[in-house]
Amino acid sequence: MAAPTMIPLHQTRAAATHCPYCALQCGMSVTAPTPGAGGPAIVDPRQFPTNRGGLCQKGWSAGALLDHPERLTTPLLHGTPVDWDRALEYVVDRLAALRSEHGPDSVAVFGSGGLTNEKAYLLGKFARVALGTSQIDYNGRFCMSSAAAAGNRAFGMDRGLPFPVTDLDDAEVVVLAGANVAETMPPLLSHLRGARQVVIDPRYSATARQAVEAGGLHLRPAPGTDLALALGMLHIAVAEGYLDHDYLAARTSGVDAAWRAAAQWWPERAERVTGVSVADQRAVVRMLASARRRYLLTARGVEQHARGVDTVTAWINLSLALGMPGTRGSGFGTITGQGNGQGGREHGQKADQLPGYRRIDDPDARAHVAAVWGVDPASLPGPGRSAVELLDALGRDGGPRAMLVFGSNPVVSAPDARAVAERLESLDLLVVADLFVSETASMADVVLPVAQWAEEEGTMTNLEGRVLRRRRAMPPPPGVRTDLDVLAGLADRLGTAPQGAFPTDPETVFDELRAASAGGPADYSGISYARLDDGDELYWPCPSTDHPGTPRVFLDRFAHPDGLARLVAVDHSGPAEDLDQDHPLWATTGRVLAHYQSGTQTRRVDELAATEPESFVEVHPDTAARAGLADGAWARVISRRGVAVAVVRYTAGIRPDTVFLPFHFAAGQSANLLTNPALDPISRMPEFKVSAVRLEPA
Ligand SMILES: Nc1nc2c(c(=O)[nH]1)N[C@H]1C(S)=C(S)[C@@H](COP(=O)(O)OP(=O)(O)OC[C@H]3O[C@@H](n4cnc5c(=O)[nH]c(N)nc54)[C@H](O)[C@@H]3O)O[C@H]1N2
Ligand SMILES: Nc1nc2c(c(=O)[nH]1)N[C@H]1C(S)=C(S)[C@@H](COP(=O)(O)OP(=O)(O)OC[C@H]3O[C@@H](n4cnc5c(=O)[nH]c(N)nc54)[C@H](O)[C@@H]3O)O[C@H]1N2
Ligand code: SF4
Ligand SMILES: [Mo]
Repeated sequence: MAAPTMIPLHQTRAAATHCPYCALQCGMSVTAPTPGAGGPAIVDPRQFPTNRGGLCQKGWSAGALLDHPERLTTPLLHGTPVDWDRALEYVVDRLAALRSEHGPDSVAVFGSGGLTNEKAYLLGKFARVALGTSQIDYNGRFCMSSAAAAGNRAFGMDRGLPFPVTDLDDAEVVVLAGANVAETMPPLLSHLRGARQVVIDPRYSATARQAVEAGGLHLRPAPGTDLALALGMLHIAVAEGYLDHDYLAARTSGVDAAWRAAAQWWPERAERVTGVSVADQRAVVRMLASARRRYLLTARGVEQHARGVDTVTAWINLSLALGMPGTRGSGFGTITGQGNGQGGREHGQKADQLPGYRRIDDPDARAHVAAVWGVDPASLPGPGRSAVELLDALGRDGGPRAMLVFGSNPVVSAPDARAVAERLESLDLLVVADLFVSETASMADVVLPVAQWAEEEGTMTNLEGRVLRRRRAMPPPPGVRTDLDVLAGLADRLGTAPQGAFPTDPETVFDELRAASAGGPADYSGISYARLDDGDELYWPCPSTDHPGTPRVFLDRFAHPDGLARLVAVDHSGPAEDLDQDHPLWATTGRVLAHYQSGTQTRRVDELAATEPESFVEVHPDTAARAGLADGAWARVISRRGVAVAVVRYTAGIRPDTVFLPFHFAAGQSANLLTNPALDPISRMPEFKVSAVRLEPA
């Protein structure tokens, strides 16, 4: 006789939600500790198309964030615990004084692609309506801005992947340019197994290794030279007759101008500049041209440059020349990074933007959004400064004198970090809402403890443009409020916004977001909590409640008014700074598997901190030997901006002229002490991926 099936108690109370970290938004179930019994929350992987039941080490260990002993549970005023009323009143008194003395633009807001759609939306509204400031931008400027600008320019719309990741399952060839997905989104590899992969990276990264071991290719350009590489490959495509003329005629414009620019980039010239052999360039063009189902994907390695937009454009041009984007089974995409990196760039926390991916300088957009907000369109400020420019203006003449930070740790993650710390110190008021005392929070006048991921409801838009429900598994610890509560508490006390303009219920906020986005490029009006909870798979645009959403956006037409994709003529010019005798090496920066971003969260998870306890610098053994550096020794890495210390890691697979540092570490180990704040002229993306350095024993 069968015993009745026992369902473990924790499974009955599990919330079906998603990982707190990256844009893959792997499915997981979170089970709160049994009331009274205590103990940690339990994280189980959950079947979801992006991760298929897999999680990376960070996802598995994410439960440790919830009951972490260093969790903030009370507001801090100049380091001293105070109650919420005192903290909020202090902030509002200071803000009111600054606003009346120096005007609304004296207050800045800094947001994040880690925030839910609801928070990102309400933060943008808070800046424009409650503060009346134009000075809002966010950390996505450091992340997706070059990809977004290139996508808008070429396709008329910025949806990172214009197709679901499961489309990659059937690919024959996938080219990954500047993407180390084996460390940054490990479960994504399960979608690439059937394809021959080409990895373009100055390092023999974990992604390059698995590709080569499976019969793929690794191309190793010098940092900052992808533009020349893509031009050389377009040259080969034209010269060897691989252009898809029917596709180009039917679906694109601009091929002649793009070719005139690429004509001067014969592959031998590209080889001299990039170090990638003509044979390898040709092999990749042939692989792409002869496969039927092929994808070209970029990530931060090619985007975080002072010429990031043109570099992505060059890769898009190649994919268009070969007839890939907007066809079934093939495509071009950029891999969005932060958990809500896609939604975070749509709902109005960008300096130049209103919800629905509308432009803040467009009169119709202003009228539409002002009507939803119940304010006069003329009262909405215009565009403000981009993130790096905003940070650089803090405390200076004509710049903001106060800043409110939600979901970012710029003193670790912004370029030229020493200068950023100096600017933050010069402020009259710094307010940080966070889960922990991050390095930025430790400089703040006021720190506000907020709820996280498994403690609140909301939505996220993943790398596919798919809207997901984040569900609450447990209440926040006593004393902790949600970001929505914080915004409402500040707005109420400021008394500058219409009554009720800042709801604290996430679903109410989402319904307002839907109305504000209606008719915009990123139209969410047909998406509702009810539909998502019923299991609908909804990708934007989704303009009505009976609309099925749009998993593949460009199959029939691109989003420019003429329906065509645009090739844009671009030329190579190289990194913003040069090597010299004192700085003979290129330093590039990026990620390791165990840590997330500025490390506020993952450096606090024991298991992850044990895996990667400190910063390191990957160096070719010959280069290290010349600098007198043994494997495992501490080195000083010196750029024109500053010095960072890191443990030398001998790495035979890296270019001898290049070193690599992760940016997850703080204080003297921060890679951003070295980086160059030079900006892309279009996206205002800083050049995280190339600076000139030398190495010395520490
Ligand atoms: N483990 C982990 N995963 C993450 C994150 C994290 O912090 N940790 N963050 C998330 C976020 S926000 C993002 S944006 C994504 C980023 O995901 P990725 O873009 O995959 O990560 P990165 O390590 O920044 O850069 C990728 C690769 O670019 C290479 N690279 C450097 N310079 C160049 C160049 O000039 N040309 C080329 N072709 N390649 C170059 C680097 O060597 C690196 O291996 O990851 C997401 N996932
Ligand atoms: N050198 C170098 N620098 C880089 C990069 C690089 O490749 N190289 N990459 C850049 C990229 S792509 C990115 S995306 C940035 C990211 O860098 P940051 O903007 O610093 O992002 P995080 O480290 O994720 O910071 C998130 C902070 O918000 C807190 N937090 C988490 N959830 C919430 C929430 O719901 N509400 C609130 N209020 N707070 C929350 C976390 O505890 C943490 O302190 O770094 C950039 N910096
Ligand atoms: S790949 Fe990204 S979303 Fe998935 S478990 Fe790891 S950090 Fe979380
Ligand atoms: Mo990012």
